[in-house]
Amino acid sequence: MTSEIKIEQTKVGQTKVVQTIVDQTKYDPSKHSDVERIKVESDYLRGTITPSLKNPITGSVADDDLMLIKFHGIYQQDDRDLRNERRKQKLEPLYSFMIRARIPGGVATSEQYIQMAELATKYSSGSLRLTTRQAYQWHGVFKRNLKTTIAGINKTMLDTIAACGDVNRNVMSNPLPETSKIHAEVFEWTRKISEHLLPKTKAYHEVWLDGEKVESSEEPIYGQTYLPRKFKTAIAIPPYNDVDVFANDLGFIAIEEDGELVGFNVVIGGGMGSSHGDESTYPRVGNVIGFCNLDQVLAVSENVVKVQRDFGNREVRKLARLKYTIDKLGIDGFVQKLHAYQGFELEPAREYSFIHNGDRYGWIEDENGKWHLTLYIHSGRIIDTEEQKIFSGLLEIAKIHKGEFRISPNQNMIISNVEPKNKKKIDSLLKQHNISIGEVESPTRLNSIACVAFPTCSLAMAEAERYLPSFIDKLEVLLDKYSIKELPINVRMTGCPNGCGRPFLGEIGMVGKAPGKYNLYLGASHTGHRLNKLYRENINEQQILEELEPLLKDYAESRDGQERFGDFVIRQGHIKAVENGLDFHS
Ligand code: SRM
Ligand code: SF4
Repeated sequence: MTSEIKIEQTKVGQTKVVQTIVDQTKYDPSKHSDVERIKVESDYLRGTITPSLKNPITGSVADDDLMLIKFHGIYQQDDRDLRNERRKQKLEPLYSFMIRARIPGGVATSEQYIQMAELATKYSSGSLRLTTRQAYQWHGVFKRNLKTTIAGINKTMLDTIAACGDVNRNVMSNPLPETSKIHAEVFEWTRKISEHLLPKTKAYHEVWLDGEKVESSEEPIYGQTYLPRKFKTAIAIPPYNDVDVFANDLGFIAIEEDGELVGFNVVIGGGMGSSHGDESTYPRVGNVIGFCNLDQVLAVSENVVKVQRDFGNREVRKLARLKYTIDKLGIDGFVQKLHAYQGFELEPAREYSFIHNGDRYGWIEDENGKWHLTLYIHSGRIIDTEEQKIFSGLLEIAKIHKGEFRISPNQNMIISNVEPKNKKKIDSLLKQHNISIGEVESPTRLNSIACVAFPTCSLAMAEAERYLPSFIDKLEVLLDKYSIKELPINVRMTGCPNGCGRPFLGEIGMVGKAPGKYNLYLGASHTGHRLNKLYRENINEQQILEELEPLLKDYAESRDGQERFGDFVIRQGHIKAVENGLDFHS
């Protein structure tokens, strides 16, 4: 694999690759993080996963395998609600596994949905979790059931490889096809990019599907050390930015001319993750660096990955995402390398505009007369409760629905391509199971996201999914008091600053600091192109509501027409605008 590339300007102003120096991706134990060693020693992601699964002494896997199973779409977890009690009883933590299926664009057929739900009933906690990247998760799968569950997922013609790990992950795309032709084409690109960037190792088949052992594997794009860190790709179709394209390492914005998809604007360097108190880490919105036509999409995707592979930081993992590589090289420096790697230059970016980054609820009809229904699913948790039977209801719908189930990038579910004759039946099943299509919730609730956090996430510092509903109840009281309950405000809450609910793109962002305490961020745009900024630190619910009340009152009294809350707090001088990550802490 080549790595350090020197670029010279030719007389005609073109760039040219003139020298190949060292391979920076080669593992160097004196410098590189231990995860690099694990990757190198793993024989292309095999490690000791198979013996780990067979070890009956513990519910866990071996230390190095903890990292490797992520590439296979699996995280080891333990129920944090039970941790102390088990410690007191001198028991090992109650280990179980979260499995994430990689589903490009979040699209599954009814049959696939039924089988996934059956696996949830048999082997996991009896629920499915829709993620902010259009994937399904099963929580609480015990080690003894891992292989059967993964094999079951593969039987549905879906898989879990590269759902996590230092590779390109689930590729997202806008899920709601009002204009079916463009959506269908974009969805095909979602699949092609996902396929193109998939690891080629046979380890997955060997470990989980009892595939034949292959002596060596090759990774033509990634090489033996894969990427320095996770890598995420999304495609947006204007005017909707529901995929939050600017939060991705690599984004594409579909450009349509005269009803035809002609190519994509390319966006690089988005990301949300940061650490409290460490200013070398920051969220960042991606830069639009140009336009590529359809013949160039795969080359652009591959070469952004390759530049990151070769120039990303392999020493300090928290500084290893593409956004830091770009800020280290400078955007122009990065783009120059990209052009040299791919052998062509991008054209200037084309015009586009976004109107919001949320979902559109309820029924819509597409240009072919098919119907699509977006349902509100709180934090993407498909579960039966006393009030709502979402798990059973969706399963019943899947039995009569011949179209697809599409996950929205905001953790909601779209029942897609419904025949007109089935519309009524679906409505009545929803009623029977008390499932909302978003008609009773306030627009702010419908525009809220919370990450998983407690009890399964090992990195959570505060509650998110379990707490958001009661917080929104209280926020709604304030919105009602100032007669602004009908206005949508994006609220994003996470249990820590890793940013899984994209909290730094929330008009109101709450990021967990400690149990019951959050940092409050304000001022992101309603379209997902501007980050928010820290407004108050480490405050509890009462303090948050006290901080928000005067701002909401001011918004009710002084907003300019349809002005959004995020824009308003900036115009009124309540908070400074953050145009990019490097300004986030200033
Ligand atoms: Fe995430 C780690 C859940 C989307 C940034 N994320 C985790 C882990 C696996 C915790 C861990 O490492 O042990 C969480 C598992 C919790 C659980 O019990 O399920 C977790 N992330 C999620 C999901 C399920 C949140 C959700 O409520 O939907 C999302 C799954 C997406 C998927 O299908 O692939 C999820 N995570 C995101 C996003 C949003 C996005 O991609 O649009 C981000 C911010 C964007 C980004 O990557 O910059 C995100 N997750 C992280 C990070 C910080 C990465 C960084 O650059 O620093 C971590 C921690 C890490 O990687 O070390 C993390
Ligand atoms: Fe866990 Fe933090 Fe991600 Fe929430 S943001 S799921 S608490 S890692």
